[in-house]
Amino acid sequence: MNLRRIILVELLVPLALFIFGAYHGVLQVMYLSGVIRATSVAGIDYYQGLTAHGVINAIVLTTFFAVAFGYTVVSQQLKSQVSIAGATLSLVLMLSGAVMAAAMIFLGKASVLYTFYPPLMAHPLFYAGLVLFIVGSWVPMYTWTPVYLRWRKENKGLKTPMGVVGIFATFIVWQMATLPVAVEVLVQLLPWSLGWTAGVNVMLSRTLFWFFGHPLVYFWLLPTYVLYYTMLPKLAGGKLFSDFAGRFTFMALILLSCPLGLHHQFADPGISTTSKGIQGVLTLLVVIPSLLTAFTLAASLEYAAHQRGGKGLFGWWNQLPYFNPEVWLFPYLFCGLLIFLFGGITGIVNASYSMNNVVHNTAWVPAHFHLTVGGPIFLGILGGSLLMITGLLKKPVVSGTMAMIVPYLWMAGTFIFSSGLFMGGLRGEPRRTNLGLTYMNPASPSYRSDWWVPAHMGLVGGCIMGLAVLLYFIVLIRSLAAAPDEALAKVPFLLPTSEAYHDEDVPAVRNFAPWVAAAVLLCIAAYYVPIHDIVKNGISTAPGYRPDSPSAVNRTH
Ligand code: HAS
Repeated sequence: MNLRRIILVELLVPLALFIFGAYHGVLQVMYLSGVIRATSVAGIDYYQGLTAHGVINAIVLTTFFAVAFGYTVVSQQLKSQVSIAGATLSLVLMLSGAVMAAAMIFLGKASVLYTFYPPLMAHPLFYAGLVLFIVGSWVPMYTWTPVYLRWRKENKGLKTPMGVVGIFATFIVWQMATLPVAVEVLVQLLPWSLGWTAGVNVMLSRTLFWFFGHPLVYFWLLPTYVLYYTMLPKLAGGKLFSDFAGRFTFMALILLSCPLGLHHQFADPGISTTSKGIQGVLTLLVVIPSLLTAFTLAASLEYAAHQRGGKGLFGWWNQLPYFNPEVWLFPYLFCGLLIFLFGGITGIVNASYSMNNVVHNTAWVPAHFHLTVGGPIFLGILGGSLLMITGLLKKPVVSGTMAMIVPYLWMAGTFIFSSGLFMGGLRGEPRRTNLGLTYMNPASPSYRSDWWVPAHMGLVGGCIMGLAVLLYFIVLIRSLAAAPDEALAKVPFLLPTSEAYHDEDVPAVRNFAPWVAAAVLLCIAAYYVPIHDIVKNGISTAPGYRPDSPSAVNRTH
């Protein structure tokens, strides 16, 4: 296989799986609004479908995209061959892992949600699949590193291309994040699910999971930031306002992504309030690179609009290519930014220790994350995948207009969906609950009429999001079926790359090493005490459970 084929498989296979992920998104809003009042549909039960929705959309699709995009950026921007053996090994491991985990979910043996918290227990093959998938995703960075070092030797004095900085930042964060989850899976969950240990320390497991789970969200975000910093200004018709801002953002996210997972555990026992407070402050610090990104991209868009003839303080807004089918990728990135404004603000609410008590484990939380991972990241993946698939196959995008409508429709759906969930969350509507059986069923004594409007806003928004996905697949399938374009076939496929307006050269953001070293030290400082406390307190271990039974699992699978 050549690299082009490997990248195509890495983009197309998860998109095919995503059809089920999206279908179960629509089913979710039906369960939540009481349109479905059952425990299962078509043989797939609520928690099984929710697990597939989370694992496929948030782990499989995002990670494959990061790897495929990483290969494209590194090989194009460093103008070098990458190791095909390494790329093939990574693909085989990731595919086998994804197939194993998906098979266990579809067989109903891994309804543990994407967070796979114990005491919910999955089949050992689910955990083994996760291990293969993660190990496969480690391989690319180690095959890119010699290529990068060679490039630096041959191009002394030149700045590393911005896209390459962003991709390395992505995979450095991934490497740091996945070590604690590897310990969780290999030392705790896999032996426990094999019946080799009687129970699992749930608090340790949750802490190791969130040590991974929060940097995971920045691992999702970083490739999208690469799209924003390297492509958006060019698509808008301008330049990146500040080269330094992009490089600083990537380095700051290496430093700050990992040591703050405890903000997902503000309500957990066994961890001191001091540790939670420290990580709460670090969470507010990690907002800074995103605020810097907001100002830099807004300035870049304003500059582009002025280049296109925009005038005055507000008049320039009209000049951006919002509805130009030729630049169909622009709205994928622009709508993502608009959505992220609200995802970011609600993240700051979550991070505030006291306000978190009001929203934790309510529908507010999925509302927040559909405005982050379900907003900028998802639209970046859809747009970026369409760009790379058609570019590598030398096919035209059929049709640019329909492709352009998708992000607007998705944004409208996401805003309606999330507003409903925010509203419901503030009224106490729980997350991860099949509301149709009780709270949204007028025949039930638990019926909550005050959740009707929010839950139905979720339904309307979710169906619009489903429609956007349908349109996207129509564009993708029609483009795949189209004949290759002769003009495209004559030129190599290259990602659009923006120039910098202010091309500052700041030595502090030229080298990864000090940022990685500082990040490792900060992680040790932030996690030593909470992990020490959890282990020292000797919390008793728990047997395994399934979501449909109050009895412990018999571990003979
Ligand atoms: Fe979060 C829970 C805090 C960002 C994802 N988050 C979650 C969960 C997920 C998730 C999946 O502190 C649920 C996990 C679970 O299943 O339990 N989050 C934050 C904070 C940020 C944040 C402070 N989250 C993200 C991102 C995610 C993501 C990014 C995915 C990729 N989150 C939390 C907390 C919880 C949480 C608590 C736990 C809640 C609980 O109790 O369970 C920040 O990083 C956000 C910073 C972002 C900004 C926005 C910048 C805006 C930009 C757009 C600019 C627009 C422009 C357009 C330029 C400050 C960049 C202008 C247009 C012109 C024309 C000018």
